[in-house]
Amino acid sequence: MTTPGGTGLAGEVGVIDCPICIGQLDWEQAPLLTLDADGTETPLDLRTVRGDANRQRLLMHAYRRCPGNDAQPSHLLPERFPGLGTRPVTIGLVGASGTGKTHLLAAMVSRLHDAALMARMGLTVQALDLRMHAAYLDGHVSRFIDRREQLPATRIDAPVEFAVGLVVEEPGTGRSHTVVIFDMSGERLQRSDRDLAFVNQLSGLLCVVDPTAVRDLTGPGLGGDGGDRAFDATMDRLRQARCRPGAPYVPIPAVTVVTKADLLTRRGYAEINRWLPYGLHEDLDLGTVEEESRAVYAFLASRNGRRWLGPTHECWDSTLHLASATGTSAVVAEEGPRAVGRFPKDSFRQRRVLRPLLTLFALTGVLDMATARNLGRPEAAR
Ligand SMILES: Nc1nc2c(ncn2[C@@H]2O[C@H](COP(=O)(O)OP(=O)(O)OP(=O)(O)O)[C@@H](O)[C@H]2O)c(=O)[nH]1
Ligand SMILES: [Mg+2]
Ligand SMILES: [Zn+2]
Repeated sequence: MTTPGGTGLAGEVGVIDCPICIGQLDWEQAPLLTLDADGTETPLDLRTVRGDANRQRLLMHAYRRCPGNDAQPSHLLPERFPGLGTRPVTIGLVGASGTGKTHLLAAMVSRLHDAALMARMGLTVQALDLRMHAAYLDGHVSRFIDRREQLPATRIDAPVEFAVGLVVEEPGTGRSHTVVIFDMSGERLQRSDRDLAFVNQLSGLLCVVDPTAVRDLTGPGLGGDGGDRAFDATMDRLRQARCRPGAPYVPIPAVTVVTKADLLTRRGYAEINRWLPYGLHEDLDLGTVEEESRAVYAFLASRNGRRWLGPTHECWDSTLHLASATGTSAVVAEEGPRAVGRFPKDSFRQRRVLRPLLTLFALTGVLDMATARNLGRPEAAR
């Protein structure tokens, strides 16, 4: 028998939509627990904890247990998930296996932790919970950014959970949002499994296009023109879950990123030259996103990439971007008993990775900017 967790620091939350199993969860009635370093669960009864500072400290490590359903085993949600007074924003990375979703996300998160860069955008970014975030920083960001290691493909049988949980605050307006980002294996996204119900409730899509999959883009004879089955399956799910028959748009934003843009440089693509990853600094001027979107749209549409434009056509708001998460391809070498893929030091760099994520923040209301008002919305729908 489990005991309900009761009211946390943020006051009464009530019933929320679980972002993982999309069931309804009565927050105060859900068991509250803390996790030790080794994963041992200890029930937490807030009535026995004295002092706000003590409660605050414990709640950074506290979780509610959602019972799940017949498609999804029970799972934990950080105590802070619903407690900021704004609706949590859930983002899904979409794209076939090998498109570069996991490297792109790690590059984005490393940039989000650059406090000076975030200050330029008037944002502060914190971990939603310390334990899961430390594991992500160690297993993905440090390994990739500091040690230049190629990250493995995401396990197809990994539990459905978000890879990254953040609290994004605009000190200027005092508004805070919970943002959680899912990064599932591309092969899994193509299936119709019921345990991927989280897709139905996403607040925004980060669709990743691999230019090596598009015919002739990165070299003669490479790629094809069939599009991306993870895009197609995701749009099918969303149309069924979120649209009335005949509705013209899926009512969420889609930011499409052509990643691995280092492979598109010096190929004479004049229409996207301005947006290729040459510059030294992050381009954070969201006022030019419309221009970049038009150029990348024209690029894909006229060079065998039309089939990758499904989310752009079907989602309510959409923008398109170019980015490079690694700057270069990995070289595999024997290091002791194992073969490790490592990115060569001289060409390893992250370029234009933050701009698509900030755009999605603007389109989902996390970032309240004047430029967000009409960003990417089809003219007829404004
Ligand atoms: N040249 C280049 N290669 C990249 C870039 N980003 C990722 N890659 C390579 O692309 C491959 C696949 O990247 P992942 O991030 O694992 O792809 P994924 O979409 O997460 O794949 P799944 O987890 O299987 O769905 C890796 O071998 C990376 O080295 C980039 O910006 N440039
Ligand atoms: Mg992956
Ligand atoms: Zn749940």
